[in-house]
Amino acid sequence: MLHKLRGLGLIVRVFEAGHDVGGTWYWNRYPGARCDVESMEYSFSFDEDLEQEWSWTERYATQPEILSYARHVADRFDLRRDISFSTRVTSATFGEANGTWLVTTDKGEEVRAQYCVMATGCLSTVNRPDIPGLDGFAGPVYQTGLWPHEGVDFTGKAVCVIGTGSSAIQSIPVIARQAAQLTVFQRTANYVAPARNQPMSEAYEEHFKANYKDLRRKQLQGYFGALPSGEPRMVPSMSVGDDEREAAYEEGWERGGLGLLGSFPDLLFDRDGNETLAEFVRGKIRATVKNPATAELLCPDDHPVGSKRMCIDTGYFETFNRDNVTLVGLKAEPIERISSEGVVTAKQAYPCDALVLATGFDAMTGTLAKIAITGRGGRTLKDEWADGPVAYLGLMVAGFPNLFLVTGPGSPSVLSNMLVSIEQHVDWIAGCIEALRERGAGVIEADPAAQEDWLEHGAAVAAPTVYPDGKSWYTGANIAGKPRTFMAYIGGVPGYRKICDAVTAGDYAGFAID
Ligand code: N01
Repeated sequence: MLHKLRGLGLIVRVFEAGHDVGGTWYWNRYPGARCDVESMEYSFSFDEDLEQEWSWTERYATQPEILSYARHVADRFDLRRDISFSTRVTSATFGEANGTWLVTTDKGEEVRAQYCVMATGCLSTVNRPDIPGLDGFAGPVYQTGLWPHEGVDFTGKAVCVIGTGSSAIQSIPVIARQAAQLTVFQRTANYVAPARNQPMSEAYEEHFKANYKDLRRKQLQGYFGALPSGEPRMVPSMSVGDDEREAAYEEGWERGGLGLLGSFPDLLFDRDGNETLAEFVRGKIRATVKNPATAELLCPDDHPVGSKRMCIDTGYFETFNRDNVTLVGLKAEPIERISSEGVVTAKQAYPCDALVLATGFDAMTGTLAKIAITGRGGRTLKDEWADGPVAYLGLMVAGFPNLFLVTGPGSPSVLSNMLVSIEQHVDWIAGCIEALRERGAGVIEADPAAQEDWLEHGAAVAAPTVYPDGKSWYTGANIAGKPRTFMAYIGGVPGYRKICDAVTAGDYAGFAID
């Protein structure tokens, strides 16, 4: 965004809470952290030289490698000189008299700007669980999303991990290899497919670099903004025989990655079809985990595949065959409190030296809620979103002129390859600002009726899918008191882009420009 807006000749200031660039990949330094979108596809497309000069070393990049990439991009485009690091924005207030935003920071700075872009991330405010006694634990408490920069050595330690989402599923196998004893507290079992990570092959990288343009175009045609893995079968899952269906899942399992969910086009719609994939994954868990009771506990049975974010792993289920690892099912024995010595459930105490909270995020809205954002008539964004977030195209909110959201609620965001969605929003916002300047307009604002229509459309698209069935951060269900709405746009990357392009071509239909 900074690079693009500079290119338009604007004066730009960026405020960043971290000490460096990287966002997600700056904060999430837990052991085993890596992206589950393939590295060649999880990269910027806006500069051909950048595409050609950077080399990824593995199929799925590690957190340190992605952070190096972010630093490289910052240096290459000389971004740092306009970024104030270690600075949190505390408020942003729209001045109706002059049509500008007044932004204040925790460093006491006040900045006035015509446009304000909230590039605050979808998963950037951690969820610290409200468990009695947590603050009284005698040992260190680590949160996966706020991991210490110097790393943590668990050698010889007894460690308790609370949570079994993506962050836990990546970190548990690594912690288990180091710790003396690891106890995992699982509330909801998850569907997990193998990552099948591997070193980047020279031939694959060369093929990609020689064909970037074409491959990027194909990425944009994919529902998730990623290339299809294998040959998708374009028939409904229940229209084929059991053997053919099983063979399709087996192929997806062998290829590895999130593509398993795309084995048939209707797995996110047809609950019977979805259940066949669920049973396939359960079969894999039972075949991997030696202790039958532990295997059953690890088998998800209360939500369809994909309704909570599917995870990919490297040796997660195998970890439960280790002698130093214990799984505790919280449905049978809920956590009652944390004592100074460890975790206490309804059945027993689990003493430990260190506690790891892999308990996720206040997703999509949590970070914006922490900033006092005030629009027209003194209305705050927090109040506007009290019953759930509303935003036209996930880009702008009625009553908040010239305030743009990058991957905001109501856009594909977390249901897509984030880099693809971020770039699309950045391009759209830059194009919009350019158009405003060309016509000498002062403000652009979402029309409340268009915003309402978009909200209704989003809900209508989500309704027939399995997504709303899971108690997930997608719906706000992981945060007590948070309104339940499905916060991302399910229409897919290609459909959403088409709509945004049509809005632009229709002279910013659904927006008022003054
Ligand atoms: O968080 P989560 P995450 N007591 O919310 C449990 C992306 N990501 O950080 O399911 C006990 O998924 C909670 O239980 P339940 C990705 O989009 C990507 O792992 O609510 N348990 C759950 O098991 C992902 O989806 C990558 O019943 C409690 C866990 O904590 C998103 O970030 C890697 C609890 C939280 O799981 C978030 O993932 C990592 C409590 N009080 C993350 N509170 C890659 O690209 C919560 N839990 C690879």
